[in-house]
Amino acid sequence: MTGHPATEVKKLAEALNTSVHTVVLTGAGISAESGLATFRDPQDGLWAKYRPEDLATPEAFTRDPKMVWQWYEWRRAKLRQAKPNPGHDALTALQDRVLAFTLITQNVDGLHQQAGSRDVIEFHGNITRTVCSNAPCTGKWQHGDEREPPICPVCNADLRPDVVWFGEGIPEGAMSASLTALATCDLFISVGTSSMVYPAAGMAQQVAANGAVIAEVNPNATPLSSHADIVIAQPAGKPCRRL
Ligand code: BV8
Repeated sequence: MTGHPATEVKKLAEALNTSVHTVVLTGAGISAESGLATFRDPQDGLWAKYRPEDLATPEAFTRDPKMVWQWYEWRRAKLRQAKPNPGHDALTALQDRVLAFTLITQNVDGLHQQAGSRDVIEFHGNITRTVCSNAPCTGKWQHGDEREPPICPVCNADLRPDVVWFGEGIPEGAMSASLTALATCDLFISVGTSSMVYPAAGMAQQVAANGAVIAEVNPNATPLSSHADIVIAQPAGKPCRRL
């Protein structure tokens, strides 16, 4: 049974006061109040008939690189209209108020960094960065190359967004930094994620096994909700500001 949001926020504030190492995992929900559709919200316009899960895959890119590239261009255009919201700002403020703080995000929008959060772990990459699809190649997008997708100036392969597609491994640096943080985490706060995508969704049970307090901020129930010690069933902006 979830308590009244005000009671749950108070419980989380107390947990923050005694936490030695707080780890926050965010998902698309924290950017919802910046006007960005979440990953599983129905898409609009040209892309309404597509499911993101079907487009964010290496198979889709191999099958139709131009279409997948245009989907990311459409998302980047939406992102250019968005700015951090009070939820992002609150996590930036929190970073300097707890003894040790690690922010892991599944989001690819870079809004946490825009809000001033430092050392953000981008678990699924960043949509504003473009890399060569031939992984070790370091070719970059050349200004004026308007082909879709652009061609790598070093090896002529297609360039692609620097994000983790379904079936792809988490970037080594992000994975090792996350595991290091989770090893000493005593308070884990999941904000704005449906807790459905692994391995990110496995973090909470990993730290709960070490006795960490688990909190969730999400207006909707998720597979994590019944395992959380604190559940704030509200959109992130308001409780994060109060925290
Ligand atoms: C891997 C980047 C192996 C791309 C993304 C069966 C069982 C278990 C696992 C699997 C399985 N079959 C396949 C898998 C593995 C798969 C997976 O977990 N699939 C799921 C769907 C079952 N995982 C993978 O493939 C991962 N890789 O396993 O690789 C491997 C290992 C080694 C070597 C090689 C291979 C890779 C997963 C990463 C995929 N990439 N994004 C892009 O963005 O284009 S994931 C995608 O979903 C999003 O980017 C996001 O990162 C992630 C989670 O979504 P959410 O952020 O939670 O967003 P969502 O819309 O779902 O939910 C929003 C929530 O916000 C909602 O709950 C809503 O209530 C809430 N909300 C709304 N408004 C607000 C709010 N909350 C607060 N405030 C508000 N205002």
